[in-house]
Amino acid sequence: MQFVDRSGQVVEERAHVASLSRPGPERRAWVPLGTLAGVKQLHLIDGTYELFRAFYGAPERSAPDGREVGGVYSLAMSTLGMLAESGVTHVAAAFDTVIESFRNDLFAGYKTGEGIDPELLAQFAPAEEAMRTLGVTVWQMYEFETDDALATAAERFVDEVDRVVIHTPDKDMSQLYGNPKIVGYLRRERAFMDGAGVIEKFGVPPESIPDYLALVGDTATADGFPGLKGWGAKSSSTLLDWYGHIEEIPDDESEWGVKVRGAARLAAALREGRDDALLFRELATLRRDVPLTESLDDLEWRGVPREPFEAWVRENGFDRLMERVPRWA
Ligand SMILES: [Mn+2]
Repeated sequence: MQFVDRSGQVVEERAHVASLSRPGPERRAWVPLGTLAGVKQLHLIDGTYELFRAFYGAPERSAPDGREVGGVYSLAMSTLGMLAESGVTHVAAAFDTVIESFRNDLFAGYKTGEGIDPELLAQFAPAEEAMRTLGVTVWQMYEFETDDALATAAERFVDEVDRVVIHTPDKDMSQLYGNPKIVGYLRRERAFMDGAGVIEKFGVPPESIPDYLALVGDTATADGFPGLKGWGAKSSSTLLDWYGHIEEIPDDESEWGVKVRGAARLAAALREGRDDALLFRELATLRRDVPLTESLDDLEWRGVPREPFEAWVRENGFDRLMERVPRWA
């Protein structure tokens, strides 16, 4: 996930809003979650993204002891709204407990926690606590990232449910949507993203998304990886649509099976940067081996545990959340 730029703006959220301002694949299937009752679904929440969205989208708010808790309040409010929808039975949320991960050891320029608003950072742990207090399983990521936990869980549990719904607008997650039972969900837009949507949006199927990101670069923030010089969305998708993966693209452009503009220049950049591109692809590839110990049954949401919730509400001055609880454990 990409988070904030130097001025403190949520970059991915902004990009997401921009992409929704024109008709796109995200708009293709507007189905409210609540109509899906009777279908067994696992809902996986990108907790870090939701916290960023909550922090930048909600007014400031102080707990009785003076701590800033605006982001946590908004996160809890929106999660309770989601839990109130019929059809929501199995839920888990993953969080980047720290921003740094194994990817920082692979590439020096990879994103770090540096530049994140301290007031937001201070709400990382309280946000995890909020989810647990609502009765939602929380996966804390240190070595791995939130995306890796969601990918691991999606593939581990997909055969046990009718559908896995991943609550995130993150384009990295698109690489999972080749399985027709795994879809993305843009909560604010109430829109789903599937494999066909990925092809429509990026011009390549889900399994080529890591290659696509590696070539184009993930430069939404200063902490992303740069991609290959001159390789843009059009040339990358054209060649990957033809070849599938970076290693299948011939060094010599005269052997290319499709025409792209500036082929000689692109081929030169590829010959020069093939190793870099493969490293960037590794950075962009979600891991499916995060050690998660839960079974699907453990992820069943059984209601909000009343006593700890009430204590947490008092401690944070969240009295209004009491009436938002759809079901007590
Ligand atoms: Mn991501």
